[in-house]
Amino acid sequence: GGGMGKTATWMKLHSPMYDRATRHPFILGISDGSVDLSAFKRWLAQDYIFVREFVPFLASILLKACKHSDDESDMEVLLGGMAALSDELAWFRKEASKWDVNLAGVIPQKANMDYCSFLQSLMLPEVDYAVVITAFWAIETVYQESFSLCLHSSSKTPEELMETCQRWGNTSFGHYCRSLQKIADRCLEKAPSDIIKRAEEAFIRVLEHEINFWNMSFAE
Ligand code: HMH
Repeated sequence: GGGMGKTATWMKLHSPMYDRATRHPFILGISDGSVDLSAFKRWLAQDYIFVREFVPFLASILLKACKHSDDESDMEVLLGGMAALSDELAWFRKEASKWDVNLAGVIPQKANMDYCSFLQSLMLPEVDYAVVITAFWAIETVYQESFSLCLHSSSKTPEELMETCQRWGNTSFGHYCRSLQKIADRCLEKAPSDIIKRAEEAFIRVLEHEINFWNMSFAE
């Protein structure tokens, strides 16, 4: 106990990359109102595919929590996340119809397929719980921090994008990310050094994939 957790240390240590993931031009464009709506639609369609892949990913983390976690409250936090995913997928379908985006016809782009392959590699049973919970915390936190920027009083987020920004930028999603961070830090505190190293690498990989994912919104 005491002092800074591993996750906070890594956010500081890798802050240039962390900032590129959480203050991407796509997000800055939403928050200053200059965003191209076709970029938003591209992001929406690709993210639906990604979030669908999130279901088996989170299921694999739940399984590891059952087997390896020494704290029963992990399960509650993760189950809450799983329940939220069902609502989230329904929200994507509703939002897509509002923007005339045909989700059935979406072709996953390379950055998305690469990110989904990375998730699949983390689903393997031999990947440690501490590593996957760190990756999961990072994935959720990048969205929380990015979209909460669009909710600041100084931002000029277009009204029709507010619901999207609230979905990930709201304070209760912020608390959820904090809970995930506490789980990750607790696991990392007692993890051997090779696992800690792998968790840090997973954190960096997540940031790279998130940056590439945002970049997709600008590609034609
Ligand atoms: C690419 N990262 C991406 N999509 C998401 N929906 C989240 C993170 C948060 O769930």
